[in-house]
Amino acid sequence: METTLLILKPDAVQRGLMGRIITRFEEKGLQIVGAKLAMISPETAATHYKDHQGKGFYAGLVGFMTSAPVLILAVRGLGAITICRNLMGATFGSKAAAGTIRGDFGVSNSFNLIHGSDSPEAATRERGIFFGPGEVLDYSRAGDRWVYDSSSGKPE
Ligand code: IDP
Ligand code: MG
Repeated sequence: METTLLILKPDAVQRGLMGRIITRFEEKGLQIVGAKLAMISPETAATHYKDHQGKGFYAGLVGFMTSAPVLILAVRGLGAITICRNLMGATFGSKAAAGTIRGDFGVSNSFNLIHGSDSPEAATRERGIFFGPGEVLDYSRAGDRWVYDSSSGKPE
C-alpha cells in the first residue's frame, strides 16, 4: 500500500470543487487517511516546492499556494501515487486530457487545482511536511473487500 500526499489548491477550494475532486479518488477505490484544511505559510511552501526554486514560475507558485486555504489529503491504496497522478492529469490545464481532474476543471497552467506526490520518496517527504504523528490514520473500510481481490491472500 502507498500513501500519497495531495493538496487541493486554493483555486479548487475557492471554486467549490473540493467535493467533486475528492469524489474522484473515492470512486476509484482509494482511501482518504488524512485531511486538513489549512493556510500554507511561505516557509512551508518553500520547503514543499524546494525542487522548483530558481524557476521562473516559482515566486508565483508560492504566492498562489499561500493566498487562500488549501485542503491537504493523505490518500492510500495499491499504487496510489501513480493512480492519483493519472487521475490528476498533465500539469497544464490547457493540455490535460479530458476525463482527468485538471483536464475537466481548469484551463490554466498555474491554477491547476491539485498537487500530487510524484514518487514514493516525495510522498514520504511531503507527508512529513503537512501531517504530524497520529494525523494519518490506519482504518479499514467495510467495502474494501469489494475494492481489492484478496482471494490469493494479498490484495490485488
Ligand atoms: P506537477 O504539479 O504536475 O507535478 P510541477 O512541474 O511539479 O507539476 O510544477 C509544480 C506546479 O508549479 C504546477 O502544478 C503548477 O501549479 C506550477 N507550474 C509548473 N510549471 C509552470 C509554468 O510553466 N508556468 C506556471 N506555473 C507552472
Ligand atoms: Mg510536481
